[in-house]
Amino acid sequence: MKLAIRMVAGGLMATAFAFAAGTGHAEDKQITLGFAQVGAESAWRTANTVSVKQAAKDAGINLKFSDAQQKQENQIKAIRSYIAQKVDVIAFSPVVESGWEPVLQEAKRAKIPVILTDRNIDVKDTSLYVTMIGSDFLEEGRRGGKWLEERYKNDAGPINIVELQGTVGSAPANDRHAGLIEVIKNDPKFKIIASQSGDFTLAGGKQVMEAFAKTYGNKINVVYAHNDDMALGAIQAMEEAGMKPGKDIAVVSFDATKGGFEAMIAGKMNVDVECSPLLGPQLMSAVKDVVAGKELPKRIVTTETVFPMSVAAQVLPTRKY
Ligand code: GZL
Repeated sequence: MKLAIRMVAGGLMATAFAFAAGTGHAEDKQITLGFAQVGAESAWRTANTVSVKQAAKDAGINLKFSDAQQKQENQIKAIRSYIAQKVDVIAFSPVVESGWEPVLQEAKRAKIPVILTDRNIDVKDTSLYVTMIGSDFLEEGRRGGKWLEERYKNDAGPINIVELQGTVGSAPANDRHAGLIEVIKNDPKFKIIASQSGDFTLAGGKQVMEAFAKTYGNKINVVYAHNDDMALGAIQAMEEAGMKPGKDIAVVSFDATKGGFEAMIAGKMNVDVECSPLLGPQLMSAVKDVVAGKELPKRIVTTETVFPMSVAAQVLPTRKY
């Protein structure tokens, strides 16, 4: 009998210490994370999902996962269901920047911490989320613009750019555009003659580029695509229109996926600005820190680089997505 009492007392003590840490989560209880993913629109997204699922397994975290098919209402529904299930932490990649306050206030009232990954949100009250883990899309856009500046430094112009934008209202689309403008706005030889969303998909990129090729033909000097999937679709459209992507028309893209490297090796894409989807490990470490009651920086930026066509063949074997 005495042993049983001691064991119960020991257990209570351990729980008490855990609660003392202010996390309300007993140290030995498995953490449950609810993750609301954007969708499966691109190779980048697929790699991101693989990274999150594998990292949860490696971390011993119980993962509840949902795919919103790129619809905000589906992400909001998923977050509400995680609140109802009383998960320990909620994480998501916001498909667009606005419209999140109501559901995040519900999570706050339920005392469930929220972590943003990949894309940011535009909210006044930043206490609605603990931290945002992901790329600096504005810097990515600047990198694309700087590559164009260097490529055309001895060219008087005009340099006509057609832009394939990502999902309307999404942080990567807004900022990859804004970063480009920051760089080229003071150089009048660069002109964005057309800009339209291909929604980050291959089919969308192809469809938009078919229309641009018909309207502008050989007036186009540059295709600036917000991700590899749209760039690959645009390359197909250009070739079907008898154009030579990577030669007559420079192709600037983002993500640095395997498909992008293969296009650069084939001489059809000129530069790929890296945007890493491998956020799973950082996310799981942040989840554990939040549950343990540790302080986290409001912003955790992933380190990235730029891959010009000239290095693609030697770098591809080292790539993980
Ligand atoms: C960027 C990510 C974007 C990728 C696209 O972090 O949100 O969404 O650039 C993906 O490939 O669809």
